[in-house]
Amino acid sequence: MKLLTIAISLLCLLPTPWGQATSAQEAVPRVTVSDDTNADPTLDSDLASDLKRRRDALAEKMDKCGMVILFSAPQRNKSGDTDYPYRQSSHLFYLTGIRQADTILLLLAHHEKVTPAFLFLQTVSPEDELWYGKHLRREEGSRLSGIDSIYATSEFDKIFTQLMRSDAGLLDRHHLGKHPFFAGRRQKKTVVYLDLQRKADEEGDMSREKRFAQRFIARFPDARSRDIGTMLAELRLVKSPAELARMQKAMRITEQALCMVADEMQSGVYEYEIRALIEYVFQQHEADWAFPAIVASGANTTTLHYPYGRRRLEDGDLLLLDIGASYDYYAADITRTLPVNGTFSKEQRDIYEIVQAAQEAAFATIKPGVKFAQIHQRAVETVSQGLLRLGLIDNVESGAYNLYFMHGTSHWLGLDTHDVGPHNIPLTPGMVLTVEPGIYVSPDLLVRAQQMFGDEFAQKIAAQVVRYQNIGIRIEDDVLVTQNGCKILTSGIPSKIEEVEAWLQKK
Ligand SMILES: [Mn+2]
Repeated sequence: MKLLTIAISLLCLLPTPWGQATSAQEAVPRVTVSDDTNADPTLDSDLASDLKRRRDALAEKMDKCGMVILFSAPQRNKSGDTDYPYRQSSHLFYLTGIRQADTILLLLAHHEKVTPAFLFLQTVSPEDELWYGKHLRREEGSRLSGIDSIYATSEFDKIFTQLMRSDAGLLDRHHLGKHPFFAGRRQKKTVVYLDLQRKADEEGDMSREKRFAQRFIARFPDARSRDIGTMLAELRLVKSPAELARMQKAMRITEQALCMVADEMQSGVYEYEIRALIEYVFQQHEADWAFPAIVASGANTTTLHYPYGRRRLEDGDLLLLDIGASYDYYAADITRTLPVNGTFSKEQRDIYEIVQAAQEAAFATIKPGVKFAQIHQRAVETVSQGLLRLGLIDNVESGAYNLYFMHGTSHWLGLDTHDVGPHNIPLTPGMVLTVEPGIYVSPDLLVRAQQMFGDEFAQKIAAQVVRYQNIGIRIEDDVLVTQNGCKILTSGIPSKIEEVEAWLQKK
């Protein structure tokens, strides 16, 4: 309770890491975005024009005899009659801007400057609206998505069947008579694109897309199904200005949460109290969390995805915070590892310097044309040399660095925290990725060292491993690829040792 009171008073005057106090309103740049509820959602015109451009881009790439069908994410049950808050599937949101459950998008290939699109929306009875609030009307769905042909979700099977049977009435109504899809029907060349990469809701189950594919192929054996996930993922890689504005707002909110933690962090505070502060700042700015916050202290810092924690912070601890707000569906992802008492110990400093140097080396590699593997390679080289210097490995060739740094350096960032898209493609301006090297001297490190590299190696490093044991450090920033290099989007929070200590000691 004490923490919350302090939190509220602090929010009126949040200190920024560079010293001067700024009001919360100023610190978070204003971006006007739509309301995230069902009640009369409105959409920025910038995002609306993005939607049409995205559908056109997808419809240009697909087979002329193809049809895309995207289903919304299911409503997920938490327990009993309580569901989790609804989150639209990122692919469907990317193409329609619709946040509502029970939505379907059907697209045909781009033809004569038009991408024929059908949007199916849930219809709700007045009684249901009394309980669950307003749902989108046809006109609202049309205005939000920029799609003119709106139907009820219950009509989807009928419309799909009419399209597959080249129903003359429907083709006339939508001026589709000359569309190549229907010539393709006659030539038995029809392809139905589905997000076949979507995970099933339960293990062993089939996704809705796979079940749908089985059903329609039984009815229309001359048609084939094909995955659209990869094509969509590639489109999502390069961010538009409207997307970047949302991501940057999510980053500013995440930075504010880190500022709040820096102010409240002291021995005696529990990990869950720190998490509560983070979520408070997120929600205070109308944001959600993009992923459950990782708040890890002491030895917990060596667990990469440390779950909900209830350890009490102690003097001399490190606190690893891997957190990200999601603003209007767009994610941020930042990690800082901070000394609870404001000063790094000699051992913490030794490890921190290596991780920081690895991050710098990775930043210096990033420019158009480079691939993830090259960025990671530079980080690994720097980490390996550092570990060798500290006697934590005995040579840089063996791959023993992997005992300490066992994850990748980068992932894509966007609508999803681990955003979709292949990792083996050259960087292009407009892509956003994370850079997050780490070193973790976990309690079981010597056991793993012995299993993987033998007794002699384990004995050689034992004394140094004990010295650095339970130190886990990761530094993560979000980076935009530019024409000549990259721009670090999350440099608002200090990450260099001297700056971190100066920041923490000022509080
Ligand atoms: Mn990350």
